[in-house]
Amino acid sequence: MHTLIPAPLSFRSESGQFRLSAETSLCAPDDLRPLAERLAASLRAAAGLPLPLREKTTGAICLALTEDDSALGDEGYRLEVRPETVKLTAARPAGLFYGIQTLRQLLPPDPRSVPPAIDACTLLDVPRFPWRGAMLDVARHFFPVEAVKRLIDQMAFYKFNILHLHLTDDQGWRLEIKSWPKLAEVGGSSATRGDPGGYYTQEEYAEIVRYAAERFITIVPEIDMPSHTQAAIAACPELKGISKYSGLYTGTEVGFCTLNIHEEITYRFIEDVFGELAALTPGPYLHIGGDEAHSTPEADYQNFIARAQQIVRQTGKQIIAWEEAAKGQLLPDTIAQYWWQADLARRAAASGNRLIMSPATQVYLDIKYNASTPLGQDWTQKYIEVQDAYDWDPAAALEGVDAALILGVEAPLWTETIATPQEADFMYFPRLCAVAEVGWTPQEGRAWEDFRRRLAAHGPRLEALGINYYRSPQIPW
Ligand code: TNX
Repeated sequence: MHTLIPAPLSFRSESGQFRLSAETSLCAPDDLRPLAERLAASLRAAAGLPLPLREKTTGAICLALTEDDSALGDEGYRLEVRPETVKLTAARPAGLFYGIQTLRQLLPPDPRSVPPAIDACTLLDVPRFPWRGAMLDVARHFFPVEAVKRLIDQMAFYKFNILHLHLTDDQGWRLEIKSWPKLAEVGGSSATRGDPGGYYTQEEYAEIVRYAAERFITIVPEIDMPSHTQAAIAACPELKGISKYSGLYTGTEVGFCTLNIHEEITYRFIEDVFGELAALTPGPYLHIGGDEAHSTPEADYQNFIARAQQIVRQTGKQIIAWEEAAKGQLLPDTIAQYWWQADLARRAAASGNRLIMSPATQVYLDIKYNASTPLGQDWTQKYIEVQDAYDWDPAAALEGVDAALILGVEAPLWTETIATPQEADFMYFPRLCAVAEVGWTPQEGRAWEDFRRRLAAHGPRLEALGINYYRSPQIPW
């Protein structure tokens, strides 16, 4: 029985083992060289062996792209582990990348303690959903580039393909905008509890995007509007934003401020900010927020969302917004992100808009595991143990919504109470492993009892990756 997470679409044990040694090589056609080099590097680290890239095919792990295997889609792969060779094939590079993650998980957690070997097997593996995401709120607390890269590595190991960065909020503005320099200089200086602020220069943001892309992860940047904008309002008084507070904000209330819907400068601001953001972001999506606009009158909110979509759509990117945006008219290709108000998410679906599923009762990873979790929040009035994050179906969670509109799943980590990568680890893991399987594995291929067993086997892997995970009593570690 394998211990892969996420569980593959299909897996068959075969007889024998492929033993790795100092003689084992990797083989790949020339046109795959740069990718093969990177995959080789991650396998070398996992196997503790030199694994040189060579032409020969026996005693080797061979990578190949095939043109005529339509079952594989953009992200699927086939893996055949036999005593003499390992064959990994995919239709697209992303599939090879995921196959390599599987190989890493088939190797022992610490290859230095045993001669590394992989039990022979045959896999066909294709993800259920195209959207397998995590979100990090870098606005309530700032996380430097190195911390984001570390999260990207953790996500890649579990076959995630989307990292949504919540870049702005009341407590901080985290991206340099050259046409509005005070946003980052002033708005970036604060954080929740008066903790240190910070922001990404455009070069640093581009570096995150590049690092993620090498791991087949798309960065989805969010600039939250019209509320959650205190940092911008405080940094740029010319915006004439409306707020209960003046100056930078370090508390944790929500919905107390709004951009000024009736000032033209607001729309120049949006054009400038999203223009620069689009130019920095090769991925197809920009997130405009839209949540908890409690200080924006309803009619104003609807007008704002309509106009903001028009402006952002000009960049050529596809728009994502939290479910509240469905109070107004969504553009046909706007994607709604469901988190709390099912009626609004249903409204979006009823008008044919696609949905990302982030139900706060299942995958808000800032919610406590139980009453004694030292970090996190409990406003949902329901704790989220590992089983809660695992035992649900994104396609069935909103009754009456056509499953074809469900793009996939995304697990947010809001960081009002979370300030360091170690604290983030503790809230993400092991629940992020559960979310990985919710997003990748077909519903009929998932079962909690089997997942518990496999997750227990990941304890040493999480430790080897230096992840500070929660030792849930639900898991037989
Ligand atoms: C709700 S989710 C929020 C965030 C908070 C989070 C805390 C959403 C779109 N808004 O502003 O950080 O709850 O759990």
